[in-house]
Amino acid sequence: MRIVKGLMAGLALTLGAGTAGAAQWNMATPYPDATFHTQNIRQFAEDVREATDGDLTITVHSAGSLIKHPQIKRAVQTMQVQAGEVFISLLANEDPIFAVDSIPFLATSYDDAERLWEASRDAIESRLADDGIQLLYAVPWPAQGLYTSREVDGVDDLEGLKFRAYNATTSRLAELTGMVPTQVEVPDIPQAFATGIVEAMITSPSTGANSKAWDFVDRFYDIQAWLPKNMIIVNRRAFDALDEDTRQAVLDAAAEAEKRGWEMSRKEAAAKKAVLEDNGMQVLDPSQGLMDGLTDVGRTMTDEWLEKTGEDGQAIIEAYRQ
Ligand code: PCA
Repeated sequence: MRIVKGLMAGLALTLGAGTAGAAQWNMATPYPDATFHTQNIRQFAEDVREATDGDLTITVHSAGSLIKHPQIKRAVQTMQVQAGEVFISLLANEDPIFAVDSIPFLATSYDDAERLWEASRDAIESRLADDGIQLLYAVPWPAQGLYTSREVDGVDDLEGLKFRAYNATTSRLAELTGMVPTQVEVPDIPQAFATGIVEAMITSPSTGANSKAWDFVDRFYDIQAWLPKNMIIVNRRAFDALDEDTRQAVLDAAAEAEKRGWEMSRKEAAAKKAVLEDNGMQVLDPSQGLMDGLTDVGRTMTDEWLEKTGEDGQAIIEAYRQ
């Protein structure tokens, strides 16, 4: 048996050596395995492996297991890993352009989100290119809603809540509404609520359901505030080192993954709200008062973003509103 195994291993080695230029990439992602984004990425990796007959294999390291979320972009840039997934607006501290899909009430439906992506893709792509990074695709989370145990009828009711933030714009939103923000990554959400570090958050039905939000809050207000995206990025040198057929296979699989991901996201929204309800949470339509207050905050934040991004931001908003 040992000898047979040895022979097989030898054969595998020989075959491996025969496939000239076979590449292996590591890909760091921030979200847990049950997340639809992660599942979509695993399918993407599988598609690439199949299309290239194993000339390129991508090993996915999910849930921040290899690289923590705040370091993933830099890890790709410095070739610590060849590929990664990053929540686009997490990079707003590098360039405010990256916050475009996380401005409250700018784009609140899938159709709007798609148009906003079309209007902003080039700008985001060129910022990344400056850092030697190539964008492969991006997929939105379902519309963001408010999780809290407190009854919230207007913005005033948010006052003083300890709020889980995930980027600069959610921190700013907290500030503008009198909440106290603390940044917490998804894998740490249950712990942060359990220990009382936070008591409210704004995120998708997906992340709420995957974090078992019913263990720590009673209400989900379906405010549909924005649809932020994750993007899949690769180091440009790693990409250019592939032969042309392999590069094309990666681009084809990426285009497929983008399409599939948007469809998955559309289905998630309803499915995961049902999961919240099945587990005893109240899924609520927000009051007009709450929506009016939040829409005002959104307007302020759009203005602030335009101030920071200048002509570039203006051009995106104009293209989006056309
Ligand atoms: N889930 C991620 C980003 C947006 C979302 O729906 C999070 O909560 O961090």
